[in-house]
Amino acid sequence: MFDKLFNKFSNDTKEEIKLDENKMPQHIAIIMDGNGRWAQKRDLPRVAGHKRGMEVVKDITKTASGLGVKVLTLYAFSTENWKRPKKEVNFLMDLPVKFFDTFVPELIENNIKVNVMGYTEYLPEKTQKAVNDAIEQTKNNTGMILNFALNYGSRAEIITAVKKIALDVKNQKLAVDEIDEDVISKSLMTQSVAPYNDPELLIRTSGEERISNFLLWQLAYSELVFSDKFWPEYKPSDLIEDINKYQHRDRRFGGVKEGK
Ligand code: V07
Repeated sequence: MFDKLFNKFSNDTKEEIKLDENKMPQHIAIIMDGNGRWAQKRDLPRVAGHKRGMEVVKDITKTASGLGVKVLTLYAFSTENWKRPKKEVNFLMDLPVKFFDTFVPELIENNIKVNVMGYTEYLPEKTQKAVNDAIEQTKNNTGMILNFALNYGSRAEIITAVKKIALDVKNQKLAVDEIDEDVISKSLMTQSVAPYNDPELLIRTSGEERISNFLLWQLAYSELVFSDKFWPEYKPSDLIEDINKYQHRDRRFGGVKEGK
């Protein structure tokens, strides 16, 4: 199964990478950076990069699903992205519509379920409708969860969680002493992909080495892999390469390995 999959995508690799099936990250998160720069380098408008980036989302989604990943979280639009030119924001708000018009049948074929986390109530009506339709049409799928972070920001997420916990204390549903990692984890937006709340692997494309307000709590012990590729040129073989890097990291969670 793995070999077949690999061969399917290996036409763009130089050397063959063997992934360890027993060390697959169950939850991968990706910051899909470099769309605008990819386009500008080619004298194209920035939105051409976003459009191409959406096609890459489709490819990488199918690859991750084929590899047995349980949750793929993609940072599509941050709470800061509203500062971009109005034309660009409008174009971005149309992408979920275009995405679902062309991709829902393939999501169903591949048993992939769509989830969205973020402050979606502030998105244009048509965007909300596209998102809700896709969630509805894939709700019975039992395979990988394709989790879009849309109008998401991690500090905002933490503020919302703190307010909710404070209210529970005020209403005597929760004692202050009961507040622990589990209570906080369950109050964050990633509770919608439980039990895979925390990604084991974060990938950021385009050479930037920052977290940029993405999953601040959830990334506490994640492996971070930074790829120099711009998102529109990110290939299934790049994902395999980055998972391979993850598989060669020594994960200790603050402890040490026994016998060392
Ligand atoms: C967006 C394409 C990928 C590169 C990064 C920015 C541009 C897919 C979606 C999407 C989001 C929610 C959803 C279905 C599809 C998307 C935005 C931007 C705002 F339910 N790609 N993509 N949304 N880009």
